[in-house]
Amino acid sequence: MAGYDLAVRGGQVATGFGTTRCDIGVKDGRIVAIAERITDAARAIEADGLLVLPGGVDSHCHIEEPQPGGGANEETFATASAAAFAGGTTSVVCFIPQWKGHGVWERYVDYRARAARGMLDHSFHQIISDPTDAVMEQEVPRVVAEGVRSLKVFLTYEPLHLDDAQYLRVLTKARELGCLVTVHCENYAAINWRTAELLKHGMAAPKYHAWARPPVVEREATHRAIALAELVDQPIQVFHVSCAEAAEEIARAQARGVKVWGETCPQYVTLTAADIDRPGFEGAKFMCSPAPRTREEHARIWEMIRRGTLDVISSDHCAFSYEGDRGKRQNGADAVFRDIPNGIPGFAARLPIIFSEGVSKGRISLDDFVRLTSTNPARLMGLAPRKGMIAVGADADLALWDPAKKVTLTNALMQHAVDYTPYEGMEVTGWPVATIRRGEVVMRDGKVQAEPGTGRFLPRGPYDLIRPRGITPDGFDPAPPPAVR
Ligand code: DUC
Ligand code: ZN
Ligand code: ZN
Repeated sequence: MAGYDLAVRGGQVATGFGTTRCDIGVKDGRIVAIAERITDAARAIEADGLLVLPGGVDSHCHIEEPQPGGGANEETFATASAAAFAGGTTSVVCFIPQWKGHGVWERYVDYRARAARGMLDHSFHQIISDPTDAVMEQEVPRVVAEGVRSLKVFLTYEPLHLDDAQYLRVLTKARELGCLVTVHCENYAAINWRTAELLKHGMAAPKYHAWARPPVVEREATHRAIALAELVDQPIQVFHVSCAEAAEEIARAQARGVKVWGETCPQYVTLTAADIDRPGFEGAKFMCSPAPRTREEHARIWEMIRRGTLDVISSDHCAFSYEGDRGKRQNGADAVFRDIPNGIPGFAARLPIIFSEGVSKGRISLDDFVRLTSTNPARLMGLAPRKGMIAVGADADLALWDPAKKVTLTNALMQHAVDYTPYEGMEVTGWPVATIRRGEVVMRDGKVQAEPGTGRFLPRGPYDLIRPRGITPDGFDPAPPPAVR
C-alpha cells in the first residue's frame, strides 16, 4: 500500500517565509511530509513550473445570508464554493445575520445547515445588530461556545448599525468571551445627512453613492472604533479599509501597541469613482461600501499594505446580479443610489488580481502575497496552523499557480451565480490551474469538481493573538477578562 494518498511534486512551494522546490505528501487530507522527493504515493500531481501556494483564506465574504422577509443572497454556498475554488480559495469566514428584534441562536442553526450544503471549509462571524440583554448574556455565549470567535458590527447601514453605547457593549462582551470584533467603519449620521442633501439637489445617480460617503466619514468612524476598543482593551479588525486616512488611524494605534488590524480588498486597489460614474445605471455594478476611490488612493493603499498596516486582503464578496428582481435593479431600473444594494462579487478574482497587481507588477513579494491572502487571515481568525500554511500537520489545502499565465477576466471565468463581474476585461498575469482542498483536487484547469455537502465547519477555540493586552487608559478595568481560558 502506498505511503501517501497524494504527492504534489516538483513545484516551487511558497510558504510565506520563503520558497523552495520540493514535494508535498498528503495522507487523510493533511500534509504529512515535505521532502526533496516523494515517490510512494497513490496519486501524483506534477507541479513543475508552477507555484504551490496555501489555499486562499477569505475571511470576509457574504454568502447566502437570509433576509428578514425570507429569501437570501443569490449566491448559495454551493455556487460560492465553485467561485472560490475557481480562484484558488479553499476556506472562508462568512456572516451569520442578526436582525433587529431577533435573536442569534436560531439564525446560527439555520446558517450552519446552509453552509453545510457547500464545498468550502467555513467558519463564521456573528453579526450583532441588536445587542439586547437576552442576546448578549444568553445567546451570544452559546454561539461562541460552538466555535464562532468573532463578532461583527456595523457603525453604519440601516438597519444594522450600532450606536456607540451598543458598540461598547459588544466590545465588552467580546473581551469577556475571548472573541475578535470586526468592524465596518463609516459614520452613519454623516452618510444619512449627505444622502438627504444630495437627493434634495436631484443628485441621485449611482455615482453619488461615493459622494455620500467620502473618506472623511470612514476616517472618523475608524478613529472612533479604535478609540472605544482601546478604552475597553478589546482587539478589533477594521474591515475593508479604502483610503490612507483611515489606514493612518490604524497605523497610529498600532504604534501605541493597540491590538488593531486592518483589512483591505481588491476593489480598493483597482476600481475608482469613475467606474461608479459609468453611463446610465452601469455604475451600480461597482457600488460597494466603502466606495471605490481614486488611482492615487490605490497607490497609498499599496503603501499601507507594504508597511504592514493592512495585513489581510479579503474579497468582501457580496454578490448581486445586475438584472433581475434580486439584483442591483431590485428597486427599479433607475433607483436612486440610496436604494441600490451595496456589494460586488469577488471570490474568484481576489487572488488573481492581488497576484497580478501585487506580485507580477512588483508592488509586493510572493511571500507578502501568501501572507496577505492566506496565512494572515488564518492566523487572525484562529484557523492557523490548520489553515493558511504549508506545514506538516496542516490541512492539504493548496493552489497550484501558473505565475506567467495571462488571462482576461470574464464573468464566465468567475463561476459565481451572478450575471456580471466588475472586473470584466481586466488583464491579469498569474492564474490558478488547480485547487486542492484537504487533499482532494476540487478544481483543475477551470473545471470545478467537488461534491456539494463536503465543506466542513471550522470551530475556533480561544487563541493568543486576540488576547486583550490588560491595559486600560487609567488602570480601571470594570470587567477583567479571565486570566487563563
Ligand atoms: N459593503 C459591506 O460592508 N458589506 C457588503 C457589501 C458592501 O459593499
Ligand atoms: Zn462592511
Ligand atoms: Zn462585508
